[in-house]
Amino acid sequence: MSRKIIHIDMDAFFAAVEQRDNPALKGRPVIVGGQPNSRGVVATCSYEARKFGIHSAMPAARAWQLCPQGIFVKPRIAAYREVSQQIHQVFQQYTDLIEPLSLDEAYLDVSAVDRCSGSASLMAKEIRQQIFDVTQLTASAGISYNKFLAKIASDINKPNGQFLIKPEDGEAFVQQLPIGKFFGIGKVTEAKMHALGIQTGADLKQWPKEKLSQYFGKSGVYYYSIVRGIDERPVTSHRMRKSLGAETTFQTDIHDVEIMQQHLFQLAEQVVSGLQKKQLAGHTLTIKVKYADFQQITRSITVDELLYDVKKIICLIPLLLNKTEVDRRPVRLLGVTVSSLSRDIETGHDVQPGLFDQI
Ligand code: TTP
Ligand code: MG
Repeated sequence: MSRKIIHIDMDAFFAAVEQRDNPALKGRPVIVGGQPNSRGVVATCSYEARKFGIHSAMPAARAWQLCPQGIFVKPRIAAYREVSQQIHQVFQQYTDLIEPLSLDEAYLDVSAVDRCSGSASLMAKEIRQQIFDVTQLTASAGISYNKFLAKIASDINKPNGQFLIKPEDGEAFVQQLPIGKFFGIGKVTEAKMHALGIQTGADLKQWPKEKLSQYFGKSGVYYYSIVRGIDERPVTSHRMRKSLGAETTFQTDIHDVEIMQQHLFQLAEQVVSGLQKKQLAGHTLTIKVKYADFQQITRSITVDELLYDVKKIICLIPLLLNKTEVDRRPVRLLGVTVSSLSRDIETGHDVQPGLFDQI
C-alpha cells in the first residue's frame, strides 16, 4: 500500500502576513527583511515584488535597485509564529503525523486518515480552506506517495493551488525535472552534476548506484532512489509520543478479578486502536491499579517483540494482575499503557532509538 503524504507551504509567508495586517500593503511590492540602506538581506517578498526579480536571500540594497517603489518592512517573528501555531492546529485535526520543516511548511502523513473518504487531495483542499478561514492567508499543497514528490508538487500550482503526483506517475515526473529542482540538491551539487553532464532526472537515472555513491557519498544513494520515484523517509513528528494509555474509574469499586480482567482487555483494545492509528507499537506494557483506598500501583513488563496486537497484550495482562493485590483489595480505577514506542510495525523489526529524531 502506498502512503499518502501532503506537503503544505504557505504563500509568500512573511509578506502575506504583513499585507494581511496592514491593508495599505495589499497589492503592493512588499519586501520583508533588511532595510535597503543596510547590509541585510531579503527574507521574502510579496508576489508583486517577485515580478521585479526580487527573491529570498538577495541583498536588500539590490532589491531596492530593482524596485525603488518597494515597501521594505522588518520581520515580526512573533506574528509569524502565531500563524504557524494556528496552521499546526488545523493539521492536528487531520493527523498526529506532522513534520514541520519551518514556520510555514510541514509534511502530513494522512495514509491512515479516513476523512474525505480517504482522499488526500480533498483533505489538502479542506486544510487549505480551513487555514484561510482561520488566518486569512493562502497556502499551497503537494500531494503524493512520498515526501520528495509531495514537496516538489506543492510548488507546481503555487500560489493558492495544489497538485497531485500519483504513484504511477512519480517516476516519469522525476525524469523531466531539472536537477536544480530536486529538494536536497543545492547550488554546489547542482554545479557538480552539470559538470558531469547531468541536467535532468533522466540524465541522473543513467548513473549506477556505485558511481553516484563514489561521487556524492551517502547522498548519492539517496539520489539513486529518488530519481526512481522512491523515497522511504517517514514523516516524523519531532516530539514522538513515548507512550499511549487508557484508563477507567468505576462508579462502584470492583471486587471480582474476572471483571477486572474484562475491563483491562477493553482498555487494551482502545490502546491498540490508538497505536494502529498512529502506526506505533511498543515494547512495554503497564497496568495501573488504584485500590478503593486510593493507593495506586503500577506493574510493567518489557518484551523483546513489539506489542501492537491486542492478543499479545491480553496474554500479558493476567501475569501483571498476578503481581497485585486485586484478589484481596477492591479496585476503583484500572489503566493500560503501552510505552517504549517505535514506528516500525510493518516489518516487525525495531528501529534504532532516536533515529526518527535525527531526520
Ligand atoms: P518559503 O516557503 O521558502 O517562502 P515563502 O513562503 O515566502 O514563499 P513561497 O510562496 O514561495 O512559499 O519560506 C517561508 C518563510 O521563511 C518566508 O516567508 C520567509 C522565511 N525565509 C527567510 O527568512 N529566509 C529565506 O532565505 C527563506 C527561503 C525563507
Ligand atoms: Mg512558503
